[in-house]
Amino acid sequence: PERVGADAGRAGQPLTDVEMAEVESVMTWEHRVYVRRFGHPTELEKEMTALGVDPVGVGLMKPKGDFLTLKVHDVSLQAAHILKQEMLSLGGEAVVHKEVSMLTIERSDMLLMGTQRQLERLVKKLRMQPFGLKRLAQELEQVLRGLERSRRPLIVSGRGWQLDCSKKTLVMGILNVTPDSFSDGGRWMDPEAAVARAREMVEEGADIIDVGGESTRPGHVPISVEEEIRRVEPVIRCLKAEVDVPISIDTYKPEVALRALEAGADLINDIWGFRRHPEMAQVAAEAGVPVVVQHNRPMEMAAYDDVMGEIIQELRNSIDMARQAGVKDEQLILDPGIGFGKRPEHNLEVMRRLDELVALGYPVLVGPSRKSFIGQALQLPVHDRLEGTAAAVALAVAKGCHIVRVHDVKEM
Ligand code: HH2
Repeated sequence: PERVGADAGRAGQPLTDVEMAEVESVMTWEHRVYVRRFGHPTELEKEMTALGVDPVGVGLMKPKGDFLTLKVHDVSLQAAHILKQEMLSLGGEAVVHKEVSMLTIERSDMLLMGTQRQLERLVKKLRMQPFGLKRLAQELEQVLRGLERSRRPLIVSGRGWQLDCSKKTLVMGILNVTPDSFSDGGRWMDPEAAVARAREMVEEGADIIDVGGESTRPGHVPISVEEEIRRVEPVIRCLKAEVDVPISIDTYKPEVALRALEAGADLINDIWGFRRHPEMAQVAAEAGVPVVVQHNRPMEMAAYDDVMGEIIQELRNSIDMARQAGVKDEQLILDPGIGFGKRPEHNLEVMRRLDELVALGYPVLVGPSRKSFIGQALQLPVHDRLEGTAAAVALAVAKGCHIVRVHDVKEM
């Protein structure tokens, strides 16, 4: 390149675009330099190992190869200044509102940008600082720990069974024993038909069967506990004898969960993440079964400043409720709740940012199957959303999610 530049008679000056194109046309790429991006949480470690780094070296260097941006909400002016100085001194950066430097604003949201190693050093330094920074240090430490956990194999285990979430994406097959579910209402009401469908889904590759007795679509008709038990209990009993995969009960009602567990259900799927009925956490803890905690809000509250930030914050409340009741951390599965208390644009953003949920370090389940955000994006009715569902499932897999909840098991 220098020779060509010198040949052009302007040594020392930058090349023009035309000259650069000329250089590129004669240049051979000896070192094959290119931008390497690590999408999946385990990819950087794999690349280092493939390069021939020994495990100790991987441990030492990985935190320096992971460039992170952490969003921090609502920081005081004093704390924002200290964070900015500390991040700069570590070789990273901290982004604040423009009025922070003018001292004309009291609080600011922030972005902390640096390597994992720089952020670990930040945590140590903040532990000695005032203005609420000790508390922030604890939160940052939890976040970095979650990130570490998310890169290790996650295994969900129940009473006598285990699901390894690290080998492949697991498929949860939907079995709605309801007359009114939004896409398959009325098809599997008869226990015999339900069991046949479950058997078919297992043959098609389902790793879990999720049995639901009440539709939760917007505007659904609520049913009584007795009616819900009447629908799901016989089906779960038959399934225990007929299929060899864990059975999940899709309910937010403690009485239904208890009866389903007695009938043989292996895990609980609570679309309200204990927030509708806090006793659900006790039911899961006492039975010693894993539980899916899903994010949800009443539709009237479907307004967000930062949709994924708020989902994460609200799921953390569910995690706290679980811990206090005695549910083990290894038995929690998180779900952003596609379509629950979210408008189509929120659902699309959640899909795009699923890796932020994965970074919390718990298995993540996503249920986009045939939902209306797909219908709205493609202008298609409910029975024409197979390709849209497949695209959403592919995105979830690429973002590192562990379980997908779907109607079309074979296709997905
Ligand atoms: N979606 C539905 C029901 N349960 N559970 C979890 N964990 N995640 C989900 O996304 C989810 C869920 C709604 O879908 P479906 O069961 O097909 O419809 P309906 O509620 O009308 O029965």
